Formats: sequence, structure tokens, C-alpha cells
Amino acid sequence: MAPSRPPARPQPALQGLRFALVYPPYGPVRNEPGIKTVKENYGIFPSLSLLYVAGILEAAGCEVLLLDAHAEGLTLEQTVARLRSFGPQYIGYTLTTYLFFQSMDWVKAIRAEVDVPVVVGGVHLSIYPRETVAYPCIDYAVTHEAEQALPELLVALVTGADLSRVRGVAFKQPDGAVVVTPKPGDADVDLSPFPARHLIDNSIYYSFISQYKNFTCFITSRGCPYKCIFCEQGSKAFRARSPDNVVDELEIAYKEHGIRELDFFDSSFTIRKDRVIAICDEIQRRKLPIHWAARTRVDCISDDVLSAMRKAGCERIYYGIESGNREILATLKKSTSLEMYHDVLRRTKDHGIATFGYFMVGNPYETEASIRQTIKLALELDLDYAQFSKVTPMPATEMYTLLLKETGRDYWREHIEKGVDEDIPRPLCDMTDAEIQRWTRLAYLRFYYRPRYMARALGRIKSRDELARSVKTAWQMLVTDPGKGDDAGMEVLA
Ligand code: B12
Ligand code: SF4
Repeated sequence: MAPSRPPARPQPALQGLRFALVYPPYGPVRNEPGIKTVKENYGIFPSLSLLYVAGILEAAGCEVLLLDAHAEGLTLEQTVARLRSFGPQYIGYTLTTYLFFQSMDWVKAIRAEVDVPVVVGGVHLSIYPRETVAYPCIDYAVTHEAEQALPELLVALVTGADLSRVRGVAFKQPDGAVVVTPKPGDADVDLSPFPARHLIDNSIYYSFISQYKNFTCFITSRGCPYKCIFCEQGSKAFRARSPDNVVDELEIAYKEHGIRELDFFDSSFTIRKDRVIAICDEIQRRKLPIHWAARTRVDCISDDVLSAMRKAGCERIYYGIESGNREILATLKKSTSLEMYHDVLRRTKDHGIATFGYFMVGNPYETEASIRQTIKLALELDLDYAQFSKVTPMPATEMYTLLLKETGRDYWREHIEKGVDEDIPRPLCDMTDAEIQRWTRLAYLRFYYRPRYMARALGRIKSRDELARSVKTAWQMLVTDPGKGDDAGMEVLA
């Protein structure tokens, strides 16, 4: 028997309220950190954000439809037809700053066909609530976590109460002025309802390197105590779920949704080692034969943790390595060293766990020489996988503040407010975007097209799907005509 879910908090006013959540299809955009080929072959992940929101709505008593138009390949017409037959009273979307206009195209088009109030949420709303709610097709936003704010917003709407008393929301006044209410306290992450995986077809998801079905993603903590200048997570308090709560969700995922493989999307899964060891012990105690991967930092891991993780089914660890240049690492406030990278990557492999390294190209003070050091490090670490991203200063990061000071321009705000769509420069970096693009591509080719690497990678492949995906990506990366730009999909995205 799967464990029972955390207690629901039904709201009498919301019983039977029909709420639809839509996840529109998306593709590469300008200022995309990834190169196109890699992005297109990255996989199809469920929207964890919307699964959480769906769980919160159901716990409050609502009837919920979750349409993943991205994964299901639904057209706008099919989506509208499904919405019509459900008859929602509200429609919700999760928004990101990157994909703002791609998502908004769908929000507008759906609104034209199914004219019910629109509620939006997601990290983007904590940064640009006013600019976003100003759009006519959006009525309400939840600006931070939804656990408390969303049921309170809906109760206020249904009962006609004063919306300005609800914390963590944004809405328009009759004269069109946008009101943003103060942030609520942080949710108790152990009380948050579990993601409502029963609302989606869990068999359609996969990642580029996943090997088992069904596949899903998980998150067991929010925020991060570190302060890397390129990341907005460091500004948020670190809150971790208890081991029992995490493994209860895992057990339900395994027993009720057939999940056999998953990716923990925590910013750094092993920040609290005792918690991770307890999670791993509990997975073993409950005999859950799941395969999983997690992300972490090299200074947050040790042999006892690696050993516990491996025994509990950890197949792969994603490490943020970023650069092979010491000065750049210091500028990024990464507080890790090249020596640590060598040591921890070797230990991880010794424990039988595959390694995946994240690198960035176009950092502050980047030069061709420092990029060569990064590529050299990626090769020396003998990683199983590497991802090279072009630096993109993201809103709400220290790196973006540096750019604001350097250029006097608030690119993302202009993008959201006025639709300005330009290449965003990189602070303290003299290399051109085309150079960064070329070097990023070169890094991939140098890493993946080594005969020894290719032989090992082929030996590792366990499924036909994985083989097909690898061959397709490899082919797209190679078949390129530099004279015409990177027509295999590695071009600077326009
Ligand atoms: C898991 C994850 C993914 C997964 C799942 C995506 C998803 N939307 O669920 C995958 C791999 C698919 C993904 C893809 C992308 N992601 Co992502 N992702 C994350 C990650 C690591 C965790 C998100 C999560 O589930 N958190 C747990 C839940 C509980 O928190 P939450 O998402 O904030 O949701 C809460 C509230 O925000 C709110 N809420 C959220 N949505 C909604 C919607 C409604 C209607 C309401 C009322 C409330 C609400 O309620 C939730 C519960 O409290 C975050 C980083 C992070 N640690 O937060 C990045 C992050 C959200 N992703 C980001 C980006 C940029 C992307 C992509 C654009 C990448 C790309 N170039 O393709 C796409 C966008 C896909 C999309 N259409 O949303 C950025 C967003 C930055 C920004 N300013 O916009 C983040 C912050 C990472 C980063 N620092 O770069 N991502
Ligand atoms: S990059 Fe990782 S360690 Fe650094 S602040 Fe972001 S989440 Fe934390």
C-alpha cells in the first residue's frame, strides 16, 4: 500500500470549482543559453510547477484539468476543444521570463476562444509581477509560492472579498492600475500537497539520457544557501523536505504512477548530508527499485553520501563546474576549486555513479585562453556527459545587476514591458556573441567526438530509444556548414 498523502486543506467555498492548467508548447528563444541541437534533443519533462499547483488546487477542493500541450503535441485547436469540454471557471499558466512571449501567444489565443479569467504564476512573477499583470489577457497572478496564496485568492474571488488582503498576489483595479500585495511567509515544504501526477500521462516523459519508463522529475528542497552570481536561487532561503515526506512521494510515484526513473531538480540535492543519507536509507528500507539522478556542488558531497546514494539507485550526478579558470570561478563566487573538481569527480566514478558536468562559456573576463582551460578541464575530468551553456545574464541575479551598471539598460524589463527582443550582452566580457557561439559548439565537438569517449558511450546505451536519440543528436551536431552559419541547428538563435 502506498503511503497516505499529506492532509488536504479543503476550502468549502472552492468545492467543485473547475480550474484548468495549460502548459503551452515551447521551443528555443533568443538569448537561449543552450545551443539549439542540444535543446531540441534534451527530452520532454512534466511541468513540476503545474503539478504542484494542481495538487494545491485539488487539496483545496477544486476539480482540475492539466493539459500538457507541449508533451502531448496538442495543437491550439485541440487544446481549446479539450478546455471547452471541461468548462473551466479559471485557466492558469506558469510563466518564465525567457518564454514569456511564446507562452503569451497561447494565453491570448486561448482567451479569445475560452473567455474565463486567467491566473498566472511562476518565478517570473516574483520578478516582474506588475509588468506581466498589466497585459489585458491576464487577470490575476500568484507572485510567489501558491500553497497559501492561490486558495486564498480563489476564496476571495468566489466570495467577493477584498483581494488586496490576500498576500502574494497581483491583480488589476477597475481603472487598470496593477496592485501587488506583500509577499506571504514561506510555505512549510513538508505540508505542500504532492505533485498531482495522476492528472498526466506519466509514460510520455523522458530525458536525453533516461533509460527507464515511466520517467518524472522531483524537487525535495527550495532555495539555496550559496550565492553564485549567475543564479537567482541563492537569494532564496534554503528549505528542505524531511526524508519521510520525500520517500512517501517516491513510493506513491513508484506504486501508483509506474515511475521507474527520475531526476531530482533540487538546486543542490546534497546540501544537508544527513538528510540525503536518511532519504537513501529509507528508499532502501522500503525497497523502491528506482533509478535516479541529482544535481549538486562538489563541496557538498563526501564518500559516505556517495555510497548511500549509489546503494539507493543514484545513477548520475550533475555537477556545476562552470569554468576551468580559477579567476573566473572566483568572480562567479562559486567558492570551489579545480582541485576539488578532480578529487570529487574521481570519487563519484569510484562509487559507480556517472558524472555530468555543467560548464558556462562567456563568463566575466572570458578569453579564448580561459575557454580552452574549460574545455581542457572537461576532458581531464573524464566526465560521462558535459553541457556547455552560453552565459545569459538572468533577471534577479548579481550578474544581471553588473550588466545593468555596465550598460544602464534593463533588457529583461524592456522585453516584458515593451516586447524589445535583442541579444543581451554579457557583463565584463569582450568576446562577441558569435565567438561565444563558435566556442560553445567547439567545446561540444571536442568533448563528444573523441573515439574513446564514443566507444564508451555506445557501450553505456541500454535502450533503443536512447540509441536513436544519441545518434540523432550526434548527427545534427556534425552535419553543419560553417560557411552558412551553423545550419545543423547550432546557430545563434534568432
Ligand atoms: C524543474 C524545472 C524545470 C522543468 C519543469 C518546468 C516547469 N515549469 O515545471 C523543465 C526541465 C521542463 C524546465 C524547463 C524550463 N525552465 Co526550468 N526550472 C525548473 C526548476 C529547477 C524547478 C521548478 C520547480 O518545479 N520548483 C518547485 C515548485 C514548487 O516551485 P515553482 O516552480 O516556483 O512553483 C511555485 C510558484 O512559483 C507557483 N507557481 C508556479 N507556476 C504557477 C502557475 C500558477 C497558475 C500559479 C497560480 C502558481 C504557480 O506555485 C508553485 C508552488 O508554490 C527551476 C529552478 C528552481 N529551483 O525553482 C527552473 C526555472 C523555473 N526554469 C527556468 C527556465 C528558464 C526554464 C526554461 C525556459 C528553460 C529553457 N530554456 O527551455 C524552460 C521553461 C519551461 C516552461 N514552459 O515552464 C528558470 C526561470 C527563470 C525566469 N526568470 O523565468 C528557473 C528559475 C531556473 C533558472 N534559474 O534558470 N524547468
Ligand atoms: S548555482 Fe547552484 S549553488 Fe550556486 S546559487 Fe545557484 S543553486 Fe546555489
